[in-house]
Amino acid sequence: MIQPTAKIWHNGEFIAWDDAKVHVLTHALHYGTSVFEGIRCYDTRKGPGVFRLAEHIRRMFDSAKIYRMTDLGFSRAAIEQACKDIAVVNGLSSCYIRPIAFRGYGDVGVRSLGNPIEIYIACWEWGRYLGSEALEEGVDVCVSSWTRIAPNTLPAIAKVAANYMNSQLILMEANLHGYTEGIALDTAGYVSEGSGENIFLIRDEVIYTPPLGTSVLPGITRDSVIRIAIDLGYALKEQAIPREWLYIADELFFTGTAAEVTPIRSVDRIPVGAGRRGPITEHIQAEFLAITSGAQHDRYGWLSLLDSRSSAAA
Ligand code: PPE
Repeated sequence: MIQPTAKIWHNGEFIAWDDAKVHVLTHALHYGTSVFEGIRCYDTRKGPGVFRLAEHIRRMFDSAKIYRMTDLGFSRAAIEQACKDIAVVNGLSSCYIRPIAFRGYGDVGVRSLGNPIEIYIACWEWGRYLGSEALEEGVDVCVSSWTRIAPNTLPAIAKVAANYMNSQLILMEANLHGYTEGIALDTAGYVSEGSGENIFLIRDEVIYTPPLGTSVLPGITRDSVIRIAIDLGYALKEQAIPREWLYIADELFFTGTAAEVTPIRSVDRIPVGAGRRGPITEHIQAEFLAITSGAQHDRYGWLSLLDSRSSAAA
């Protein structure tokens, strides 16, 4: 269960957690009309820092633009500031921040452009997404019988609520069959992504990840890991991955804001490599965790430190 905090940001104001309610005829509830983000704030050695805040908010505005939500009523900079403020107001130094913009109450029907856009930003404490052991031990996954959303149906680049019905089919099936997560293939049968994570594969010391054309969300963690891997001197290729590569990979891992860098130790009950976290995964994971914890210098400028003097704290 989610742990409530004191406040939620709504259209520019802080309201009580319990007051952040919507009408049952809210458009998004019926038609999936919402764009959102999931962002981590880390308790770094230099104080709380939000990871790649500008990139997340840019993706949220991109998602909105794709769905013709052209005026969210706030600038990107204002939403970035609000994401920091809500963490400060709630006194959290480490949390998950969830900005969401959606078509609200007005007309009911598929026609949505006249309905008002509401923006809320909540945050809460969130631990290890795929279980506490996952980062070290790795997770057991299956290839889903569900295909990832086709490119000409729901755009995968947009992080919108509707896409997560596909994710839920993938995850429900995987969980009910005893797996922690499912990997979906794209419409051509190539590896796409997990229900809520991007995927990386390692074979003969080369790192591979599916390109954006294979119905993947352009993950911020994916991008971070690509940059870390290249800087650490690894060869990295974005290319289509056939399903059976999953079975003969040396190493596999997921990336995501929630999952961070999570090793995969088996696919369809076939052990990946030695059946535990591999050395390259460990290397990249350690570097990622060192940057997000502040143990390693933030050489990419990825952390926006919370300003305790921000307007919200006053
Ligand atoms: N693919 C999907 C489908 C996805 O939902 C995520 C994030 C990613 C890839 C990785 O993207 P990024 O977070 O920018 O590296 N999934 C969110 C899932 C959490 C949830 O259950 O909701 C997340 O990690 O925040």
